[in-house]
Amino acid sequence: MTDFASWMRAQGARTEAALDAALPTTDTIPHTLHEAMRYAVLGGGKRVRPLLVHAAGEVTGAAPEACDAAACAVEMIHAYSLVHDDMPCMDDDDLRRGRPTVHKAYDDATALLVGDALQTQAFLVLTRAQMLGAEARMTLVAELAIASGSVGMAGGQAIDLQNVGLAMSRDALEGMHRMKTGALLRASVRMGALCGNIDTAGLTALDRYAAATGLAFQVVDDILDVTADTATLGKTAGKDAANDKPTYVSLMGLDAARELAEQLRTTAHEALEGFGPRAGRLAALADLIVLRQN
Ligand code: GRG
Repeated sequence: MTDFASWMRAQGARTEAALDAALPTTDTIPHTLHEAMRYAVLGGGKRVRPLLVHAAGEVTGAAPEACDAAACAVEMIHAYSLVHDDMPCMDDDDLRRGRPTVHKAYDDATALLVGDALQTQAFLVLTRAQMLGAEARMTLVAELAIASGSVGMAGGQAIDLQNVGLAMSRDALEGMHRMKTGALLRASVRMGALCGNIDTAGLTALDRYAAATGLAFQVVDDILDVTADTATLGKTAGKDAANDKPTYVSLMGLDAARELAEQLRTTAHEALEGFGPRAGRLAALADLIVLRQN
């Protein structure tokens, strides 16, 4: 088995190529919309969700080729959510992935349409996943729709916007994050696993891993917003406090938030115990998510 760093590089290159191929070219009319879609998706990012898809696929014996469509689809949904989240009607941010946000590089209307079109493109990619049978494609479409819609990411964003400036209980904060960021990270794991063969008990164990890792991702995001600088993050640091947003750091303090992230990492590792070495990449990704600096 190749070491984790080499695997990350290879999967990263694989995902870039697959995304490039899955997006309309800039020659396609309307040129500016397609250029902006490519700007939003191909402009960097850690590609955590595609990595989770491929790592979960390794657990269930799915070939990387079988996971490409799911990897592209989750990243397109993620990119759309960032484009819309950065708009003036939401978080109103100028910087993303170290570059001007889409509405700054283009305009608000283009940013809105970029998000809309990336969302539909994600589902199109899944319907065309040639390596998978019709039933598997339908399952993936449903997984992604539930995770990104009103009971998942979009619903979590709505709760987030409703709570600006308000105090939230830890349960309420956790519920919001499970929807806003956790649902798509969980879907990445489930969709990767569903590209291969897995039984219900296995999927339940992966769900436990994904729930812990997804929440850890958000706790670390809250920590980095306070501890990292804008250049390292590639997005504006200190936004949560500036926007008066309830976070794990504001709720429990920095040390307790760090401790919580570590506890969640342990829970994620424990959930993988039954899979043996096949789950090595997923375990390493939980480490990466908790120990990351941006
Ligand atoms: C607009 C429907 C809609 C939803 C937006 C996920 C989200 C919901 C908004 C993003 C706001 C945000 C910064 C959330 C914190 C966690 C998060 C998703 C961070 C960005 O994800 P990374 O770190 O980004 O994976 P890269 O750029 O590396 O892909």
